[in-house]
Amino acid sequence: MATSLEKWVEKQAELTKPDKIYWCDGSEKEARKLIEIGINEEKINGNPIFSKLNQDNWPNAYYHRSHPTDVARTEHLTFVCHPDKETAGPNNNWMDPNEAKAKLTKLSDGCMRGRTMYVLPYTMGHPDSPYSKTCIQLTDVSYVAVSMRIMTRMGKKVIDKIGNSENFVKGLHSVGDFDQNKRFVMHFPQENFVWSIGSGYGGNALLGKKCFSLRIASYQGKKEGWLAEHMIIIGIEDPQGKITYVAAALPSACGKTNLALMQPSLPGYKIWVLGDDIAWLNIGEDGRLWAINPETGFFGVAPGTSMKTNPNMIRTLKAGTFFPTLFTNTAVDTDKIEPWWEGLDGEIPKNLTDWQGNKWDPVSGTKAAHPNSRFTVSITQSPTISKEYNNPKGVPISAIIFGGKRSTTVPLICESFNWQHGVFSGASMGSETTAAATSKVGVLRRDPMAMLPFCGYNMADYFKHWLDMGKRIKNPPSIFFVNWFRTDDKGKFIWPGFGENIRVLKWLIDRINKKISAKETPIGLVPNLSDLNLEGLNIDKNNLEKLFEVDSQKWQEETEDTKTFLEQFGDRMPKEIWNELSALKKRL
Ligand code: GTP
Ligand code: SPV
Ligand code: MN
Repeated sequence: MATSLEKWVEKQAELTKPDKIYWCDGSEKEARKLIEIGINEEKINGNPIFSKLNQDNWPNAYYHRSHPTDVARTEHLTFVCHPDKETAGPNNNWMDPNEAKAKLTKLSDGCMRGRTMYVLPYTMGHPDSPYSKTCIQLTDVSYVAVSMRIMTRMGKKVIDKIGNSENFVKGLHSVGDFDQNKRFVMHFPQENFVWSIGSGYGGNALLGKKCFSLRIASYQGKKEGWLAEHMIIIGIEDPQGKITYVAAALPSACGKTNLALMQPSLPGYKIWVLGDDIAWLNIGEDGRLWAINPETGFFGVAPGTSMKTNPNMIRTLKAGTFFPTLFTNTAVDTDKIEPWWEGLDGEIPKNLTDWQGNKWDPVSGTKAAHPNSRFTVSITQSPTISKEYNNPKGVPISAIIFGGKRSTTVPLICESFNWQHGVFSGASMGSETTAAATSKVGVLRRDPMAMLPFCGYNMADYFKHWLDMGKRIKNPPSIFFVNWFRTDDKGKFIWPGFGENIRVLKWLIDRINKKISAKETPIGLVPNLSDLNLEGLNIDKNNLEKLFEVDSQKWQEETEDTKTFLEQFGDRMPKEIWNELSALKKRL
């Protein structure tokens, strides 16, 4: 007798009509075979899916060039299909689930013809964790299969665990013919089902990542009393050896991976990484907030990564274990067969192929690597992986950080007065858009808790859920707000960032340990300059003042923008959020 899982796979195959069905076991041998298939058999736009990079300098590394239109998340083609539009909220594109299925059924008919359907069994979270989830993704491209093996815990055991139950998260993915007009990422939260067609790009195609672990999981969390967040998880070790666990949310391409892998500039401090993109937050038996990372890898932005900015990531990328390392849409040094991107250490190589496969001309003014070119690498290769990484319970969180990319207005760091004020600050957060999504770059938009593209239900209900969580947590974590991206008159970043960000984290730890006081402003508590270690930094006095300035006029404009954003949600918006906005206006 076929199991429910086998029947489901069979049914999807009847629609998509692959030549072959291949059940992955998650082994190293299999990954090697899939890469071989990607090098020799499967193609995108006539090009091989993978090519081998210089194994001496980049052990076990492979290059992948995407379809030229398929380089980032496509938020306008992403839908959350609750039965009613209100549950999806104004923060999501919505389609009636039946209509969405009819549309995708049409587009998927025979979409895997001539290809192999890979069946990927995986868990998000450690299999022994009470918080982990069992999942199956179907895909028709080796790149996605290999990526999922890096990013999730993939293996045959998952199939045994599912047995004959229906209790697994389902993902159906096909690259189709990469036609943007036939590209959709559709979520069916009521059925724990994601259906994606037309894209091979990370957030659109690795369905365990944003689609399940944020959009669907955030909705599960709302129903079950936990949170799925766009957050890193780190342990900050002080010179005395005490480790404080912190979770931090910043929008896409705004510094999470760099913060998570940071090599601190202050002596005696260490940052241990547990996650760089997604955190699941549950209330533990002790009443505290505990965090696990459902993922097992980094799908990180390449440009800007160097021994100077992020040495621990360069070490991770070069570690070369039994997990392959993938580079997608970077440039390639054609002499050395090495990946290259803007910001990498050393001289610009003489002969570069750009991300589209053309010879790159340095005076052309174009970027050789796509601004959203990325690496995919196992977290287990990181020299700074936390010893708690595999703890099924996760780690207890002492502080939550929200942040954004703001050239003006928002200070370097600010502490919220309390949980409710912190939730309001997160809810009103704005950030300048980046190349991680296909829309215009550098436009200021509200991106509450860095979750605007990822909250799988009405954000008014999401804020309510955050407020309710605070009431259930014994001693809720302190909430902070950071901004590394404030610029001077010439448009240059004032704050040096990267490893120097430890100075800001040190202040945060001193605050939660009640070692120091802080200066009260209308928006929250900012550092007294004497409490911030700025030794050895060369920031002129004017700029330093700018970093901590709270300009009443600019913040009044900020509250207007926030008001416009919140009004979209009508009566559903919790009154606590409106109360906080009024209180802020009064203080200003
Ligand atoms: P996603 O993977 O899209 O969720 O992004 P992320 O938040 O992990 O962003 P990431 O750390 O990859 O940073 C994106 C860009 O911001 C990179 O080009 C970094 O070099 C740059 N960046 C990161 N941290 C800092 C910082 O402290 N200061 C400055 N100036 N730039 C930074
Ligand atoms: C992001 O865009 O926030 C990412 C990359 O982390 S993706 O997985 O593609 O969403
Ligand atoms: Mn992300």
